[in-house]
Amino acid sequence: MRREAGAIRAFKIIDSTLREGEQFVGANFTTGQKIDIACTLDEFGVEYIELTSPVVSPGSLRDLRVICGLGLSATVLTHIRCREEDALRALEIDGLGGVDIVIGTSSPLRRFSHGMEIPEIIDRACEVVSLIKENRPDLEIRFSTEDSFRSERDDLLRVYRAVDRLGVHRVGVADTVGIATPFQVYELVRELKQSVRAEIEFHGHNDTGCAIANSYAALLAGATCVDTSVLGIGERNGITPLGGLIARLYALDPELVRGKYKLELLPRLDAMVAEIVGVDIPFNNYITGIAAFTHKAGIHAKAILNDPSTYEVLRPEDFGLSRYISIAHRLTGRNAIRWRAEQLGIELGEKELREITAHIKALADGQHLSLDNVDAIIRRWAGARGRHGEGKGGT
Ligand code: HCA
Ligand code: CU
Repeated sequence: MRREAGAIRAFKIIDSTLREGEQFVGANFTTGQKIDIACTLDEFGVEYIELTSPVVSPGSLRDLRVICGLGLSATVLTHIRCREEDALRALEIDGLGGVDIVIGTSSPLRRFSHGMEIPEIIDRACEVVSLIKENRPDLEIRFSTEDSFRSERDDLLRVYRAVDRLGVHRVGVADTVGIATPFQVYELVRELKQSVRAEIEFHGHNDTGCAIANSYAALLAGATCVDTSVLGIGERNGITPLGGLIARLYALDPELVRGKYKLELLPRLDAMVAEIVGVDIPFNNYITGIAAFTHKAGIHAKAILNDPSTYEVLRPEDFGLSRYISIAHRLTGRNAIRWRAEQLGIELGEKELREITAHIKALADGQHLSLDNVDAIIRRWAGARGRHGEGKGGT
């Protein structure tokens, strides 16, 4: 584990909520919303913020200019097709930190998207990269192959080597259709690492639920940049979620992310983007889902009350959150009931505790109980004891 953490210490997050995330069906950000999202991401501490291409619409151009003018600590990137006219438009923008260029290399995309063969792609790539380098040597350049995992390995390496020779800062591997497995990602990034000097970036879609694991595999193999979006929003069911990547890295070693990012801002980011795009935060979301730190079974509750690390690899406090112990159900246990009684300022003897717990379990078999019901039972039991010595309170 420690070796793994060492291998990925120098990673950076490229948050693409304002580019890939704009491709989510519910997203239609206003300028103000883009500013809010960009500022909160910046405060959180992501290293890069990627925005939609300026050629998409007049509003996209205007918003890119606005975000570039905010003076954020994060480097602002824009994502363009591998075309001179797109690059020229990006070159005009003051405050821009870099350009992310992408072109499809898989045979489905070559045939049905742009119709170019690999030699033509390489020529075009070199023209566009050179154009940017000559006019704006200050800009970081990232060159990515769309649909990398359905592309021929030799084709990919030819393209990457050509742009690497021109001195791009990063080459990007994109699992555009979410088809890759962690082993495949690991293997491709490893090979690429031996073939180019540039840093390696990974962009992974989540169609088959592998986006976080694939991003992690990319980092282990030597990639240094991972694309994320808040809540994972993007085309179809999206990409690596920012919070999910943070959870994965924290679980490896909290020091990989604690201090580097303001983790307590994650709930605000997730809630803000969920509201803007009109969805709820999923109940099982990493870190910020309502069930993420909720413990239920009596055995779990007992251990958690003794020491939270028994069933938690992430400390909710580090994210400005708290754990919740659910006690009003048939799986409850004595320790959880004792803990609740203590919160109510009531001390229960062992016998009482056993009786109350048995009573709650039996009751929960037949009806849905709320915490209020449980509290009432504990209070009544304790009240009855006050009146008659140790005794039963009933329901
Ligand atoms: C798309 C393009 C892209 C680009 C990724 C990248 C993808 O919207 O299809 O620039 O690395 O998934 O391939 O998001
Ligand atoms: Cu994508």
